[in-house]
Amino acid sequence: MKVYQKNLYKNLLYIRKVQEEIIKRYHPADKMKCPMHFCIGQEIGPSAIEPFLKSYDTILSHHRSHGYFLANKGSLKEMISEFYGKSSGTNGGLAGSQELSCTKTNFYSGTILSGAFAMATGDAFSKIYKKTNNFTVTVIGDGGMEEGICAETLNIAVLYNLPILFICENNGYSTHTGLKQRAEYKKVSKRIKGYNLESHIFNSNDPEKLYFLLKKLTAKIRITKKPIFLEIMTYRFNGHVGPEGDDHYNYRSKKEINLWKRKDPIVNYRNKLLKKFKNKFINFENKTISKLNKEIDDAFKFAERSKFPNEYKKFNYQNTYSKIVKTFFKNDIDFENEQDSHKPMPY
Ligand SMILES: Cc1ncc(C[n+]2csc(CCOP(=O)(O)OP(=O)(O)O)c2C)c(N)n1
Repeated sequence: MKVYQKNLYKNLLYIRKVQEEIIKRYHPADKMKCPMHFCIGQEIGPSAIEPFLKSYDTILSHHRSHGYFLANKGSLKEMISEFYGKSSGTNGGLAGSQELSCTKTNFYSGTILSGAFAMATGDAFSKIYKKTNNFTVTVIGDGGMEEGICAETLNIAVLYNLPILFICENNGYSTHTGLKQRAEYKKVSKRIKGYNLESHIFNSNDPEKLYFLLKKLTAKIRITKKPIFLEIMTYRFNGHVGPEGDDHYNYRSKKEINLWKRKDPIVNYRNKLLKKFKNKFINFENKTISKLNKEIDDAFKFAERSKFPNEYKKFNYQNTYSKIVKTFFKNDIDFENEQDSHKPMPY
């Protein structure tokens, strides 16, 4: 087995296992209070880009960020602690999953749809301004691409020759609304042709193919300092926001879900490696799994042991609530009926 194959398979397993463990522990323990967007099914992108990221490159991610955080060499212990709301978390326990960020590794994510995508222009501009060899990766979903700010971002990136790798993970859904119900196109890249931006579509479940494509694209961005757009056709196996499933809303068919599960990049890549390398692969897999299990378990133990931040102690919910109520009365707002003002106007 080649080194890159071992690394790729390890990355895929790592990202999936971490998330499966979070899901397993989320409800019974009820210690992680933040909502989370899992990327189970979508591990191919972060797993394949990991080897090509250097320190001082930046990732600006959408809300489905766990995979890219780990791919960017983010600390698993600090990520899990963040989800536990502990001071040892990446953001001191105050951001949770949706705003997971880490200044040490230049990783930022956020829940304001397409916000991080737009910030890539400023980040990439600073890389040029400081004459560095670094570049910016920004990740977005097909839904995020419908925000107006994406038009401005792509235009400026091309005009200013900014070293940005735009990754659009097209999983076919924006929360529970399918792309079919939102647009006449199936591939986002079709819509961005007019920006004079190099673009690629990756429509395969073979992680090795994506690895080699990203090797080429990232090297090109470092040399040319020009942006490239890459659309990855993918699918999320979980609900939009988890850990609960949301298939009971029947917004996607069982047939469609099963089709994508049969294409699961991890299962298929495993079969490919097993067929080719047989016992050598089994030995490697066993060692990798036991190492990962230990690393993941240690991260949870670290989070459990860590302390809550002092800010929690200072924040008195009861006092804050009564202060808000007093303000409403002082301003002559009918607090009891305040909710009524949010009802739609009768036309
Ligand atoms: C400005 C803004 N509008 C709406 C939302 C609510 N929202 C959160 S995720 C989401 C769907 C995003 O879909 P997509 O970009 O395809 O990413 P996916 O969740 O499928 O990975 C929406 C509409 C938001 N967070 N921010």
